[in-house]
Amino acid sequence: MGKKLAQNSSNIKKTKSAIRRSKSEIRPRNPKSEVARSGSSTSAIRNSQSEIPAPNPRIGEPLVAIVMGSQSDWETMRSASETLEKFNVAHECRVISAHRSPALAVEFSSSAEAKGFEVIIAAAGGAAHLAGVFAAHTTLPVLGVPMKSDALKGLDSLLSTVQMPAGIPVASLAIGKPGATNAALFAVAILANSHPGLREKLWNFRQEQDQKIRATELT
Ligand code: AIR
Repeated sequence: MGKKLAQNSSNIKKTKSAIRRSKSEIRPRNPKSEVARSGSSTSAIRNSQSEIPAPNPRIGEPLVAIVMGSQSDWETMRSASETLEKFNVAHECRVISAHRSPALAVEFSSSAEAKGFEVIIAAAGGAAHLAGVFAAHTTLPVLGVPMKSDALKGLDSLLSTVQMPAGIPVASLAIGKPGATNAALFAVAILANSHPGLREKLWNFRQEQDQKIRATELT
């Protein structure tokens, strides 16, 4: 009995190391890592006239995809992009609508992992199904950002994003800009598990924030 248990646990260990090996074979770590990917090469390349966030040229490898239901969401979601830029995390910004371009939503979400993305940030307003549709087609973590809507101030977006049925999770952030910024910080926290340089940056960011509060004087 004891021998069998010992054998089982050694088999489990072997399997685990095989999984780790196969992962690193499939996804060799890019030596340029988190910095690899970003800075000016990242994020939204803006169409100078219409400010539509266009897809990045693939310089480096974007780790985060920021998708949003409409160009009208960009003003808010810019905060997510700018936050990732502060951490030098390469990312790609796209307009994809679960309703107006459903095939593109399926196509992009289904191929996201194979393209090297590690986190998806999905923002939409009103009947905000984008994050849920993405989560249904990938096992990557999907962070949903509910956009403020005219009719219901974003409550509709929040409920559409957060009320996922058991089995397909979406991590839902706050409505609007705070949610956009926090989605990026959450993405950095997730990436920090496998990109140690980011953990330090995140820690420094928290300390700076703390120092600012401590130094605040009311006049
Ligand atoms: N939307 C677009 N396709 C599906 C949804 N839910 C959302 C956008 C935007 C809102 O509809 O994410 O927040 C209004 O879009 P528009 O283009 O009319 O400004």
